[in-house]
Amino acid sequence: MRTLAPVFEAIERSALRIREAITNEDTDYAAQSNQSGDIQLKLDILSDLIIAEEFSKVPLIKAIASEEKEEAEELNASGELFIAYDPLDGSSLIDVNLSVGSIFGIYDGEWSAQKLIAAVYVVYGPRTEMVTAYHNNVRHYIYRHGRFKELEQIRLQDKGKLNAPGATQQGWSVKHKSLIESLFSEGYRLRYSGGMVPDLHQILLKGGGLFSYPGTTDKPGGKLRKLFEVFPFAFVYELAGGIAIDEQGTRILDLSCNDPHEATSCYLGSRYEIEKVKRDVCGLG
Ligand code: AFP
Repeated sequence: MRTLAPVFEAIERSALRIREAITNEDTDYAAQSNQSGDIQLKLDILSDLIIAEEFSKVPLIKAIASEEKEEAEELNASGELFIAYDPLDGSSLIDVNLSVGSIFGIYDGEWSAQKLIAAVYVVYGPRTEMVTAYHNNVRHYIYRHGRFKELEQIRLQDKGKLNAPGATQQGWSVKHKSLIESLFSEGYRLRYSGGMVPDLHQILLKGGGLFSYPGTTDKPGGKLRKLFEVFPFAFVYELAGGIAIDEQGTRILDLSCNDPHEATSCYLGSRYEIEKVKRDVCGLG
């Protein structure tokens, strides 16, 4: 029976090295951009190197694909796992001391949502926390006294209280704007930092709600990348009892992915909120 323990251990080692870098390294921009056109921080590049180095020690890993690199890279010809990751998501928030994260999708043999077998994310905030979704469990860890200590399992309620609406409102569709305003009129609280990892983590830990990043007038296909960001979080949310769809109402994990850097609109949340998205935005049911 194959175990992913060596992969999770490599992620833990990476997390501690990245946490150190966030604390001690400067937040200057490098003189380059990534495939998605984001100007890279030196920390983006350093975090990417750290993860690639730690993954290169795991024979089970055949290939890796990073949001910070144009192409996937083969590590071990005899490996089985394909790991896609965003090494330092939300890095532009570091210079204002807000929480950021690393996101990992662990795919079995090919870059496809249907082959996703595990997802992991790390939150670098007041505390360093890790969440793993694997074998029908969403496990939550906190780094304390030199180790990642397991806390309670994470479970979404059917209805929450938090609303995390992404993207520039000026670019929202009329239907999306109406949905967001309707949730606020029901008493939902605005919880949006601009960091996907802490924003989605907060909804998971606070029982539920809705995270949305729709297609907009300037980015009709959405901003968040399927392979590195949306597929892994959709996997976590579904395992925690939630739902993840795009603005057509298609299940995120049923989507195809033709290019490693392809983006999608996305709605991730509790059942009540997603059913509301399906009615108000997708025109379903
Ligand atoms: P950066 O990595 O450029 O900071 O972008 C973070 C992010 O990719 C994701 O973490 C957020 O959910 C999203 O962008 C925020 O985008 P908006 O600022 O357009 O809402």
